[in-house]
Amino acid sequence: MKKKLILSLLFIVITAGCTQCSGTEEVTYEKKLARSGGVSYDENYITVGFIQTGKESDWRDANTRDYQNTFTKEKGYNLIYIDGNSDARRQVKAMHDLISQGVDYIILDPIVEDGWEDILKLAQDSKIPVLLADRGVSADPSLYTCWIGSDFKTEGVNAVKWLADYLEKQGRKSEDINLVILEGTKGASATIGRTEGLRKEISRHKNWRILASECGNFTQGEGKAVMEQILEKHKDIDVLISENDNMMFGAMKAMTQKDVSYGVDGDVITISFDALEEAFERMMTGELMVSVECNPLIAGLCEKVIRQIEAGQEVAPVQYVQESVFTYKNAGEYSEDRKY
Ligand code: GYE
Repeated sequence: MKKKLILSLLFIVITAGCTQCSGTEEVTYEKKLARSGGVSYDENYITVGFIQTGKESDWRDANTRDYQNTFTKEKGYNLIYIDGNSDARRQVKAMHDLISQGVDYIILDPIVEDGWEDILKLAQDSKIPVLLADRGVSADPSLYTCWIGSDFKTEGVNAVKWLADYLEKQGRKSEDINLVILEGTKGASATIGRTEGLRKEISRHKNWRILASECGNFTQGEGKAVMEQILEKHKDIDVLISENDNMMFGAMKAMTQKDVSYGVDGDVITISFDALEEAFERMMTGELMVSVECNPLIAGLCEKVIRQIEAGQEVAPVQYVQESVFTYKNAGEYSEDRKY
C-alpha cells in the first residue's frame, strides 16, 4: 500500500546511518501503540486495526475469535486487536493510535452510537478506510466505508411475532399478558434496534403490558442483579425477553432463587437473542423457549470488503449477516451444526 511504502522509505532514511539494510531484507519496525502491545509492521502484509467493544458476553468472545481466525499472517494480514474494555472513550483513543500508526484499514465495533464524527473524519482525511462491524453509529454514513451486521429491529419484531403466535396456539390470545424486558448496553445500536422492534410489535397487542424494561448491559452478572430487583417488585410476570442470552442466563439464576418457574413447563415464557451454543442446550431442556440468532461471524464479510477495496472495486455500504429464529421445538435439529 502507498502508505506503507512512504513509512518504509521514512524508516530506511532514519536508520540508513546506523544499520546496513540489504536490498533483500524485509523492512520492519517496532512502534509502541499506547493501548496495545508493540506492533511490528511489515510491508508484505495488510495491516488491519480491529477495535472490539470488550469481553461483555460469550457472543463477543465468538466475534473476537472469528476476527483472529480470519485475519491471519498466513492470509497476508497483520491484525492489531484492541480490546475496547467496554469504554467508548478508549475506543476513540485507540482510533487515534491506529491512525497515527498509519494502518491500512480500521474495523470498528462501536460500543455506542454517538460521538464518532470527529475521529471518523480524521480517519477519512488520513485516507484510512473504516469498516463498521456489528454495532452502528449515528454519524453520517459518508464518514465510513460500510457497515456490516444484523438487522436488530427485525430481530426484535421476530421475537414478538413468535410470542404472539405461541400465545394464540396456547389459547391465550385475549389474556392480559405482563412482560419484562432486559435491555442491553444503553446507547448501543443493538439495544436501540431490538428495543424499538420489541416495543413496536408489543404495542400491537392492547392486552399486553410491559411491567419493567431495565438495562442489564449485555452481561450475565448485571442480568441477574437487575432481575432480582424486578422480582422484588413484580410477582405476576408472564414473559421475560432478554436482549441477549447471557443476561437471560443470569435472570434464570435469579428466578430459580425466587422459586419462579420459567420455560416450556414454567410460569414465565423465556425469549432471548444471540443463539449461543449454551442457548441451544437450554432450549433443548425447555428452560429457554426462543433465541433469536444474531450472527457473530462477521469477519469474513469484512475481509471480503478489504479485498474489494484492494482490487479497486465498489463496496456495498450496508451488508446484513444471515440469521434465523431458533426455538425449543427446533433447537435439537441445529445444535450439532452451531459454530459458536
Ligand atoms: O447481542 C451481545 C453482545 O452487538 C449484537 O453485543 C451485539 C450484542 C450481542 O454483547 O451479546
